[in-house]
Amino acid sequence: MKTVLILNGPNLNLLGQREPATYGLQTLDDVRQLCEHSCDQHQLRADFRQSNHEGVLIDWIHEAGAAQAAGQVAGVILNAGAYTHTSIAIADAIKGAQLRVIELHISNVHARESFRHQSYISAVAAGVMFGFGTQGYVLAIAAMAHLTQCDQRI
Ligand code: CA2
Repeated sequence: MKTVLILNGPNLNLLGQREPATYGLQTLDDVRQLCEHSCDQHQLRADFRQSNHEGVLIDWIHEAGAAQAAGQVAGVILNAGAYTHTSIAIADAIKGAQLRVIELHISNVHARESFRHQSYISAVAAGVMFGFGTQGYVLAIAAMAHLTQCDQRI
């Protein structure tokens, strides 16, 4: 059974505690449970993490790249939070690790401030999911399961 890493960046530990109009009422622990349930349904294992630190996210991306090459990891669902809009280092890590990433945002970033329209991650992502609230994690897991099944048919 392959693992899907679900990586969450800065401030996402505050989910459900503030800004419910933008991010909803579910906590990060609710989202973790949602992802575990969803991965079960696709015969995948969820490894759900959050960090407020760019370097920690980069270390996890490198680790995931090695595990993907070893056939243990299907890919990463990455909500890099505000690092999405600023971090060339995270984009370089994804590219360097040759990692399959689905970029994810809870909110519709294109309906928000213009600085949220820029993503360094989109160019190195297999696909992007945004604007579906926390349900986007479930949709991204289904997309990852689909990509993994396509690999196995080749
Ligand atoms: O919509 C998303 O998922 C974002 O990645 C969330 C980031 C934001 O910087 C991106 O532009 C879009 C912010 C995460 C902060 O999450 C909070 C949740 C509740 C209360 C405060 C912050």
